[in-house]
Amino acid sequence: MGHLFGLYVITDEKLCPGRTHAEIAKAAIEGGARIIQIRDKFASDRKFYQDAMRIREITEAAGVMFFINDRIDIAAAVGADGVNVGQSDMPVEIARGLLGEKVIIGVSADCLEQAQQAQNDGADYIGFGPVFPTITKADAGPVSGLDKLRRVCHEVSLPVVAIGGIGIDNIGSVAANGAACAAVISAVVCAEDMTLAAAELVKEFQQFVGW
Ligand code: 3NM
Repeated sequence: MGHLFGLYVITDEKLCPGRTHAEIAKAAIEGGARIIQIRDKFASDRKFYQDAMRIREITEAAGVMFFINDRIDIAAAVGADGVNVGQSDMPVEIARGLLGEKVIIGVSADCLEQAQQAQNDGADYIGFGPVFPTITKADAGPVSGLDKLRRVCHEVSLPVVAIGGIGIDNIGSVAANGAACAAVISAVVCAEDMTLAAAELVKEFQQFVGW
């Protein structure tokens, strides 16, 4: 788990029509993203599987980690490195039983209690947010802010992936407050130049985390 760090880009084909999951993943990796997650709430199973398979090839060639949002079956089918489950998705212990010990299971939490519960349940990382206001996820819940992020990073021993409203102006602050990763959608997917946007985010993140 030592390699869970840096820029974590989540693909979304709906935000900027015309950009495919694979194009987003490629551009993000060229810019220095360390982790890619495919997220698609609308695709058919066949399309989700095919897109995930393509990104498995791209991430494998680049040595970048690949996660699937929510879909344990697709994570297993394409040999993803991990899966991210939300509070209303499959429980961690069930996902673990299906995917095995080697697959990384991230759990989304929006408060300290959920984060601690996820840790007790056997999660490998915590996705915490929304740290800042976001319009990308309609049901994202209350904004946590940096103080709560810092508290979760302090109280939980697992790596914390900060998410929600992260962009070039605030990515340094999530790194400075203890997040292992900054997860973004719109800051890359909606950027005119996705590769450049990712590269700038990576640079800013690294500067504040102090490596
Ligand atoms: N999950 P953007 S916020 C997918 O808080 C997602 O769990 C969140 O998009 C959570 O980087 C979010 O464009 C959307 O704000 C993140």
